[in-house]
Amino acid sequence: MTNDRKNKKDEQLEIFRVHDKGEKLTTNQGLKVSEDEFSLKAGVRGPTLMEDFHFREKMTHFDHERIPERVVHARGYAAHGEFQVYESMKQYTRAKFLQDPTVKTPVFVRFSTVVGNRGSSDTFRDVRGFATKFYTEEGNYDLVANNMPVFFIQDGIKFPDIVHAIKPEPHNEMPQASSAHDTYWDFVVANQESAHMTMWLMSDRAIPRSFRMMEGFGVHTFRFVNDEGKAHFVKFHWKPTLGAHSLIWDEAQEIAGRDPDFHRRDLWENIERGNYPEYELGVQIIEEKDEFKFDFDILDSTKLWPEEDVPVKIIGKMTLNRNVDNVFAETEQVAFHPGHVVPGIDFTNDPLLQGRLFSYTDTQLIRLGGPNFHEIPINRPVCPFHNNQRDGYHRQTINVGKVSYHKNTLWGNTPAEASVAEGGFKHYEEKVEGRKVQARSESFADHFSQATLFWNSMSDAEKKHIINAFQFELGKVHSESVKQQVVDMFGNVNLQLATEIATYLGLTPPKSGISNITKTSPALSLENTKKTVETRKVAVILTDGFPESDVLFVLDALKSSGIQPEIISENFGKVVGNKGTELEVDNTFETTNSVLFDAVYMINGSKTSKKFNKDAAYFIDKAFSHYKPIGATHEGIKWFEVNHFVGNPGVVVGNDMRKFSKEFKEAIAAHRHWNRSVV
Ligand code: HDD
Repeated sequence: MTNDRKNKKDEQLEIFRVHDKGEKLTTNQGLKVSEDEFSLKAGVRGPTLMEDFHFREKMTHFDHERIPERVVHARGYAAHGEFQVYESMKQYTRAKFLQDPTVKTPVFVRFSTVVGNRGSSDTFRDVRGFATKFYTEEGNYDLVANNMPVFFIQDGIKFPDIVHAIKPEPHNEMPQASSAHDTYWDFVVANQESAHMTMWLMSDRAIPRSFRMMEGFGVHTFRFVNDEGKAHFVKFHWKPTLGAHSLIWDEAQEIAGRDPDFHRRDLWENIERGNYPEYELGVQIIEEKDEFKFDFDILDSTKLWPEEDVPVKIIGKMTLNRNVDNVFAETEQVAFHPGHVVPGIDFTNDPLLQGRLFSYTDTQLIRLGGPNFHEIPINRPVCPFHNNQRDGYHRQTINVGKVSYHKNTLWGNTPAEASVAEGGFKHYEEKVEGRKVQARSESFADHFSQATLFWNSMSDAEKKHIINAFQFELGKVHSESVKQQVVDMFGNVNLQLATEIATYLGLTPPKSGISNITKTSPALSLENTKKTVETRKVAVILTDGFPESDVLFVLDALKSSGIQPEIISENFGKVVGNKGTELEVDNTFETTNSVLFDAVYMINGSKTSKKFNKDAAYFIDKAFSHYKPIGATHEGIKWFEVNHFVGNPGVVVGNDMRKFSKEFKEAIAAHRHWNRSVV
């Protein structure tokens, strides 16, 4: 490993790494094994003997290999990296890892889908988890975020209900990884606080192009507390430096079959190639005195703080630069918890956050089999930890000595509590008064204004995608009553939206809605994200006899901008240019598909076959219909003309290679070209 990727966490993990290659096979007791092909039998055709301890150990271990998958976020993928703050945040927080711009804090990030099983596919319509563990000098800080800034419910007590409703229905365990079924939509109409989150779920945000091109949001309002004990409300954001981009639904569904590992492969491959994903950390800060200045309750997790009203201050950057060594040991066993905080970061009374503070430790107890999961290498803090907690399943620490209680005199009352000056965590002394009640504040009652704000902020293409998503999902719902209630409910978000859903489903459109919100928040639209070309994948369709000097020029031009071209042809092996240059074929029309690329460049060559032509036509046609940038030079141009592609937005043709390369790159930066006439 290069030195720049070495850090304190990596050094700690190194102690636990085992390299088996080249070693002798042993039992777990260290005994060398002389036979691993045949169990011990009474005679070559006789029964296996109980005495065969190696067989028993091997089989028993195998029989116990599985642990329960996470109750939500079961399918995930993770990477190591580091975080660096740009400037000291001392004014707001005493968190040590946010003070010194020269300090690199090791991080471990796990991305996930929420609903699907561990073995489901990456690209289903779903919320994505974005959980970061910062291994700070003051202990682990976990920012357990999602790629959407709001949530389905307002109170943690309803979490089992929303999860039961959105997971596959219990009587037949269908559908997998999808909200497109009766119980989810029944939950929505019966729990209208879910309106805003449902808008996000039906939007392009729910089908990201890549984990590397996805925003992250801490969702809740947290507190920053500084050295003087002064607090500010804070919301956390991750902003990917590549911008936030999405797939389209038809493509997402097809990828789910063609490459169920699409997102994990993308993350893994780019880290292996040195295209390290980067995310800037942003904070929105509100002064305590301004708590009631907004037309929503800042403790309500179904609300966001519009970035135009409360700007996002960018305070640092995280870079993911190392893949895991072992998915089970690291990705599967990592245990996140929003309650893992460090001095300077504290909670608020957000009732959803309060519920989470209980749930996460509890779930690790069953999932990781006992209270010592903090000792698993990936979960260990990089700073020392001392306390009087003892024993339990799988305990590894050997606490020396006879004292395991507080207070004591035998050890001078150690391990000793630390004062605030010594780095001790002190809960923020918020004044709280009230009766014990089971109720929700009236200030949480508006479920539609921000759902409308979200709708208003979408571009025309994004609105169309949202309408299509509702139509698809409700098209899968059987209950007529639930469907009609959804239409009526979303009339309160926007009448056009509800009417288009109703018309498609043959239902009655609502006559009026309650929303009169005209405000927009441009930051919510993906159209306003960063336009970048780095790491985009371009399929280059070639066959023998291709015009090599021109093609090599374009390939160089693409690569010099960080674009990743792949040669696609009929067979594996080499394609030979018109002057004898050979290019290695990366994939064939059988092993890949245009849905796995951001753009397609078609050249062909002088030696096309009937099959090549048919496969290439299928490939390019689909890219066109998915609004992707497509380009053609030489023989490829004829195809574009015959198929009436030319003249459409994002379709670049020409035989001036310099001009073509420039325009093609611009088309790639635009991501998709929605104004195209696709039938
Ligand atoms: Fe949660 C996992 C994010 C609400 C209870 N949650 C989990 C993970 C993420 C989130 C990213 C996966 C962590 C990993 O990769 O291991 N959860 C959120 C966000 C929420 C949220 C952003 C709302 C703002 N969650 C939420 C509530 C509860 C839970 C309200 C319960 C009261 N979440 C869990 C859990 C999980 C979990 C059951 C399952 C596996 C795990 O914790 O480790 O405890």
